[in-house]
Amino acid sequence: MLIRLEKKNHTIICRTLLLMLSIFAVSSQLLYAAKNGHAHKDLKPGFGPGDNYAHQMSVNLADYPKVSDISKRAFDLPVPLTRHAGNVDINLEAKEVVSEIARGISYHYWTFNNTVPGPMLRVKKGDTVKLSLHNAPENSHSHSIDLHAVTGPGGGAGVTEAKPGETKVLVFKAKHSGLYVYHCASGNASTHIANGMYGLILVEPKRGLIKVDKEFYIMQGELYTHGGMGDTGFQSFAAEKMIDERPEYIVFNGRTGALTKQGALEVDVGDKVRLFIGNAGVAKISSFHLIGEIFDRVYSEATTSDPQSNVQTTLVPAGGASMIEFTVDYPGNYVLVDHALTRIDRGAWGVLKVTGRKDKNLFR
Ligand SMILES: [Cu+2]
Repeated sequence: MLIRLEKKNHTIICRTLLLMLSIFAVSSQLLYAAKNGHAHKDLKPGFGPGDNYAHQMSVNLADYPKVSDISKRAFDLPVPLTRHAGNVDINLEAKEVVSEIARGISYHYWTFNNTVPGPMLRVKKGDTVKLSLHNAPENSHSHSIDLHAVTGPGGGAGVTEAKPGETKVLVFKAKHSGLYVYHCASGNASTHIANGMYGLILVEPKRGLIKVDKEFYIMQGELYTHGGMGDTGFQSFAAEKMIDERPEYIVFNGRTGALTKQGALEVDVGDKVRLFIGNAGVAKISSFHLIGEIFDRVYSEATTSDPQSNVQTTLVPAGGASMIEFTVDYPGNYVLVDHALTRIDRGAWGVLKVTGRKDKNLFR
């Protein structure tokens, strides 16, 4: 009798424990969902494009500006600074827009200032930077900015966390020279980065950088779409693919083909060229390579001292950058790639167009 009772009690205790555990598991999930908002909803199987997306995100896509070309031009960047350190004001706007990954494939991009990447920022070592981040009132989410050039909590993310319609101000001292990634860090940060909220900030050393003839601004990024590569129509963000690190598109400057045709990098034979290369990730490391060219100097991981010479391919980590310098010697079209070459099919390529005289001693 006693044994049977103990057994019964044991069973009851076990069942109670199991029940408590399942309640805990469910409440943890709910807590996660409450904290992360849409990210949890995105993970639901069957989350699809079009109206369903708008429904899930509680947004009306018609409310968002249409941007005809999301890509930041590689030649659209500030000129070298000739001034001493001082006070600098920077204004950025978090803007959610609708634009195209490729012709006929539209996407709800989240941006800084309507382009991907956002504007390249250029300051001097020792500058005191006052950065105002305005979150456009029609946006669906809070946004913020974490600049890797900042020394301080969250790189500024907490201070700048702004709800739609708010403006937040971060003041920081640019203490270390280098080329740094900035990105939105509002939860879920990887979602905000994958949707396009990233860019580069250069903190020039006091003496400046070596003088060159042309500078370009390039950032690799990934797009996780619900449909497969090449599927047309509106493509919603696919959280499950991001978690599995399976981007459908890997691109330079926001979309496929951004650095080709009118977006190509144009230089003349004899030009000294500098590339500011960043990688937003969120998952892949870039093996940056320019087919048919050797990099004279690579400032690995974008330090501003001790460059390496004669480099063929340079690694650009997710959330990192590299500075590359070379002189072009021979005319023609040179293709820049992530040398994990299957990514070319996903969009990771662009063109450096060189014009000028042919040197038969160099190449024929
Ligand atoms: Cu954001």
